[in-house]
Amino acid sequence: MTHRILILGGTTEARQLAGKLARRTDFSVTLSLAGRTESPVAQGVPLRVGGFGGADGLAAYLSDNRIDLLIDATHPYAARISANAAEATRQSGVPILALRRPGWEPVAGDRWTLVESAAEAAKALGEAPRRVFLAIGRQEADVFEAAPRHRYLIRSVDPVEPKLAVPDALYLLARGPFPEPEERALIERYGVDAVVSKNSGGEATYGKIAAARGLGIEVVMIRRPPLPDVPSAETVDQLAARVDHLFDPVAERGV
Ligand code: 3Y8
Ligand code: NAP
Repeated sequence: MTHRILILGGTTEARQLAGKLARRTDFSVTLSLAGRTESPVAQGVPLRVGGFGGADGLAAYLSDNRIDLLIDATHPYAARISANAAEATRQSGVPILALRRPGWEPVAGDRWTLVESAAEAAKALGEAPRRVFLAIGRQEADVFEAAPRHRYLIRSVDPVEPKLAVPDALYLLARGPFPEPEERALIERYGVDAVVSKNSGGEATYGKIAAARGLGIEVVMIRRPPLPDVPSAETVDQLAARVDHLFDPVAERGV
């Protein structure tokens, strides 16, 4: 009996989970990306790229492709797709499991300013000109045009087009993970005095947070959006165990 699993991905953990589940010969795993980046890294399992056309489109995909389990392993800030996944599985009756990466918690030495949105982050930078490292990607960078007094270092996977209408911005193209030593060198080289970040959780981009702490500089941290309440696990291993339990309840009892 083959179990057909669709993983909504776009994160480190989604790729790791896909690789882990694909090892079971009775699982047929497909990973889904939105198609946000020009050339995504290889995901190691069959890939489908592009939107589904809202929750209804996703529900139809689940039925048409006889999906037995939907796993939402998207990024904590990908709130729309997570809402669609919860709605589509409610509509279609297909089981859902979500991988919910815990957020980072501030530790001694962290200088975090918590804000609700990128727009609020722009305000939180204050009146005095700053040297700001924008590490929130391309989709929301333009809200910082409201604060043209600062000097920006903007990192994204693909180029920010059009460029920001601010007098002083430097663009960096890079795809994580980003280790702490390189993040510290980058922050020092550009004399950064404020980092704007999402609370992504996980290891891949914590380097900039630890580097900022080490250098005693401020982090303007954008709070996570609310996500739907569906069955979830915090790590790849825990989620994989729940998948096994779902399909092999007998094996679970070790009989
Ligand atoms: C298209 C797939 C893997 C996945 C790697 C993770 C780690 C590196 C950290 C910084 C922060 C940021 C951004 C980031 C991280 C991982 C992970 C993660 C942050 C790729 C990828 C896709 C995307 C989409 C992209 C967004 C952007 C966000 C850059 C691939 C590389 C800033 C989020 O239109 C756009 O340019 C959209 C870009 C959504 C946020 C934004 O709003 O701009 N991720 N990132 C996925 C798809 O098409 O479905 O290209 O290979 C995946 C990864 N990005 O396999 O190891 O697991 O989180 N991605 C944030 O956290 O702030 C970088 O620079 O410090
Ligand atoms: P989003 O705002 O939650 O979703 C917007 C729309 O994009 C969705 O309604 C859906 O289109 C499509 N979509 C999103 N993720 C998809 C997926 N995995 N497979 C198929 N369609 C998808 O999403 P986002 O924040 O732009 O993130 C897009 C992708 O980048 C996700 O895979 C996410 O995991 C990854 N990512 C995002 C961030 C971030 O900071 N947001 C960081 C790292 C990685 P339809 O409505 O047409 O179905």
